[in-house]
Amino acid sequence: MVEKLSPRAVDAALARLKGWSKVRGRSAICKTLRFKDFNEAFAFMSRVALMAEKMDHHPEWFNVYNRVEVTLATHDAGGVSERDIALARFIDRIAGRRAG
Ligand code: HBI
Repeated sequence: MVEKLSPRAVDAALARLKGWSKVRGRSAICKTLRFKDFNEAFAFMSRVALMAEKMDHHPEWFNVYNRVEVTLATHDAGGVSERDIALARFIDRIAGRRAG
């Protein structure tokens, strides 16, 4: 069973990620990414979806045209765990310079 990280551990992890913040009122982290257009946003989502299946760890997200809002939390742990940090790291790595 995966463990929920302490608030301090979440802060420490956030310091090493790019543009992620804590969600107010719950243990979760979020980031908004913007792409050139819908095609790029959806390509990004497809890559994340494949990784999410591989990890058996899935994002909460919302897409409008070129914008993707991603929220990560581990539902089984009731908050942010190392799995969210690992998925966030993957997202930062594949999002490239254009998305921020
Ligand atoms: N995704 N974000 C997230 N959190 C979970 O706890 C989770 C998941 N995907 C699959 C999953 N858990 C499975 O272990 C089952 O609980 C469905």
